[in-house]
Amino acid sequence: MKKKVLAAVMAATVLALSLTGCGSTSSTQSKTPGSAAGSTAASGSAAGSTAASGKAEFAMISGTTTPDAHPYNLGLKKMGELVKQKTNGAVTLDVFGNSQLGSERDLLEGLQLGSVQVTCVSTAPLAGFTDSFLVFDLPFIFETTEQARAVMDSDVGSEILHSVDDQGMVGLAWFENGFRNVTNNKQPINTPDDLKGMKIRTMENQMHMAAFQAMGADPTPMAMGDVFTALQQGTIDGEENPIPIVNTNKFAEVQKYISLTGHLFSPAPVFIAKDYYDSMPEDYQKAVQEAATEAAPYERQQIDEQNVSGLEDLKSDGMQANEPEKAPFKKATASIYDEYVKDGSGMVSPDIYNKVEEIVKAHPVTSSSSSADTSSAGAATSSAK
Ligand code: EAX
Repeated sequence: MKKKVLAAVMAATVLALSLTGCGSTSSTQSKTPGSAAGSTAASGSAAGSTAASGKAEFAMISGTTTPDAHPYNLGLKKMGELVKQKTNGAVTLDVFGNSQLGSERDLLEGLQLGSVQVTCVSTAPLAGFTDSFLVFDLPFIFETTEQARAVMDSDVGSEILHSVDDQGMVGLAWFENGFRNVTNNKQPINTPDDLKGMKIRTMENQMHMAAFQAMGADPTPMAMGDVFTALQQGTIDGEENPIPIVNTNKFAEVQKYISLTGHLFSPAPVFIAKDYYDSMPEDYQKAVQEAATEAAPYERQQIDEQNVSGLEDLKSDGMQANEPEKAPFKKATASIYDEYVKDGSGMVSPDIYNKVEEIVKAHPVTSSSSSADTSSAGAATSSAK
């Protein structure tokens, strides 16, 4: 079904592209990748409004792997409202969640192929495209959301976000997914030992797999759209994700334990396809950029709120939550730093790593930053105790 939608979108795009190939290249002409794909995809269920797409000069579609209620989609919807306002309806953005347009890898490739105009993804699957985001795949690099946000909003954060132009993607803003936690069906995870032999789904990222291996688990990479069924059928014992993902995907129906390990923090870049963006007049480009920038704090606020309310929901849906000491997990995964922070392909650039560490050190964990930090894994448990 998902594959069919994607195939239809791509077929429409190819057709539209071949038609414009013989037509004019006027900049006022509706950009066919967006409008063609938009009208095809509009038969699916968009989380955003499709009302203006018919008239829009640039009717963009965005895809994510998350349920409609997840902050990615709420943030993209907000971005769509803002860009529509700023351009009097000339630029619109429809939002297709739930992996309707494919996995995160499909969506990134979709930007390159022109079948999707906008996406918001975790940084982990970008490992297949560039090394610049790998610093975020180091376990326990951040202890607080404040540190992670300081890095995303810094010069090095912006350098990373804008490092994929040559891959056909323009970074617009840093949304976020948040601190990741382990869920499973066997037992609460209090120490790395408790993960021994457990089949844990990870994202398709070598460093994440290496970290879970180092903790004794059996990491199983898989696209997000397949996880619920795999948990339900018991082909995996668990998975790891931020609370808002676990809750909006209703994993409580198929998982008994959530352990607030906070082992990784997932930032979530918003990208627009470069060819498409380049084809827009400058004032529309500016409106798109501003809309994304303005939607980011809103998206992050949704993450903060859902980190707290989501845990309450999971518990009332029968999940058991615990918050383990982080030190043994840090120790178990320390080897990842030795293995991956070095020059070379597939490695974390020492230069980027040092810049990130400097920012982290400038934002030390204080009693107020940890207790007031409503979006860190830690605060989410303490508020739920
Ligand atoms: O980016 O695949 C994942 O586990 C991600 O956290 C999710 O798709 C959102």
